Amino acid sequence: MNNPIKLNQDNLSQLPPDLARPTYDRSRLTTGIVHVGVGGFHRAHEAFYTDLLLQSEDVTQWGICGVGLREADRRMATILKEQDYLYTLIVKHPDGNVETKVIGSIVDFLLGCDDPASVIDRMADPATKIVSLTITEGGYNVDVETGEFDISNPDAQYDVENPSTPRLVFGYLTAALKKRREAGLPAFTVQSCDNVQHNGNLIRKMLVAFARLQDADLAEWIDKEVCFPNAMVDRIAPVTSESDIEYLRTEFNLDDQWPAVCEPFHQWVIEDSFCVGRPDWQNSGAQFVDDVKPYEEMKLRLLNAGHSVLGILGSVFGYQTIGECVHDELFREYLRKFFDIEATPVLDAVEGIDLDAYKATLIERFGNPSIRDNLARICLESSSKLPVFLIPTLRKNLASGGSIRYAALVIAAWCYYSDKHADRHGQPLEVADALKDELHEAAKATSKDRLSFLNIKQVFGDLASESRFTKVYVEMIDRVYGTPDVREHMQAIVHGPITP
Ligand code: CS2
Repeated sequence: MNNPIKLNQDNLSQLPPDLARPTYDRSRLTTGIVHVGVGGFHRAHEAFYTDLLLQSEDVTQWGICGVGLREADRRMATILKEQDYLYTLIVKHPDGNVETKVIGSIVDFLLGCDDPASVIDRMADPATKIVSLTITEGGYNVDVETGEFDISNPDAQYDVENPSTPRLVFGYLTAALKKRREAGLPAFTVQSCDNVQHNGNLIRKMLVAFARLQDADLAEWIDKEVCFPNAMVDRIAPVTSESDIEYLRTEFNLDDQWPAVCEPFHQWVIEDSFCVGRPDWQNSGAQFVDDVKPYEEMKLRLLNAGHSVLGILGSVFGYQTIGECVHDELFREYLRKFFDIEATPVLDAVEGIDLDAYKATLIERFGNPSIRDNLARICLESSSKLPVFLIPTLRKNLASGGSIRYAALVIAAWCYYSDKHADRHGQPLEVADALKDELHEAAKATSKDRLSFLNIKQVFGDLASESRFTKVYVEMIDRVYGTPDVREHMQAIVHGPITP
């Protein structure tokens, strides 16, 4: 085989004709969007929608400048720079069909931990109209017990004292907004693209709380001037694997060091609140609505919660991927019943959406045989996911007298997982979680106190004092520690004898 063609701007014209690529003039793009957190999801979602727009309309002001804040982002920074910020999006259809497109909407990348001033300056630049974020559920720095900004976080404390060399996104945004205000520039829009409910309201609350610790007057200006649209984002983007890189090599003779991978489905529902303009993303398929609440709740409590249900139970059982789980009839039934019996009854109706069809589609999407969505990705940072995805449903059912056993088994299995760091066969399970040690300690103490795992207040709040829950939970703990073959307990929940 010929030497593979390295992906970069100069080589675009040499790519095989069946590989789609940007045909717009990237050199004319200015960066109207600064995006913090460039991983697989951003590259399969916002950057994809923006690329579609740049491809179809003559606009030049909406190029994206990617930003990584941490050392862990260095590899992405290096690879994107070497590739002139180009990457291939590999879209895998359930029938085995694969669509590939080189995406050109990212045109720059800055690494905050190397040069914080460059990031602050870029955000403060008059060309920047939107700072968008995928900082993960944990990145919002919420104290789950109080719902307020968690000032006990040492990085947050550092940022309050060191405004020019921040570590967290709040420090960056505050420093950049301060510069804009001093320069008499309008504020930019802060657009969250994370899986949290009312993600715009939440980032507003956390950012204003942080800014207040530095400068109360500035905090007030931010609260008044910055727009924080809420949005629901959706596209399953599994971790890129070596075989995806290899696929591009064999299929297109292309050397792309970090393609992004995703399913064909994509959805973006956004509240139309932008202080200094926005791209016409509706022309590339996004929906602008007045109130995003029903959409986000539906997605978080069904799709994301469904992922966590399968992720945790499947990991302990010894499965590797979401696909493997939904191809097991009992897992699929458990998931569908969790959706129907626990999640749906406490969801608000979504106008124009048929929830039954939505749930059926989710199961189909999860079962896409071309997507290897590893349970390790799903279980990553569970301590910030479950309080958003699963625990709200559990709480609502506690309040309404609804069923709680499907969720209770998941939490008991998560305790086992956190305790043993192994599946039912003793095979090690990786734990990547900011609370890894706390989870491990609390779970280990289960042998002495069966409720000990629930003592992690940042995750469970006061669930340990809900007697209806603890009764079911203890039963699940006894079962899972009796035998970690969770399938047996799932069977008992779905087909009896465990009721209600
Ligand atoms: C997943 C999400 O992180 C998770 O646990 O549920 O990444 C999910 O794949 C996306 O939200 C899909 O839109």
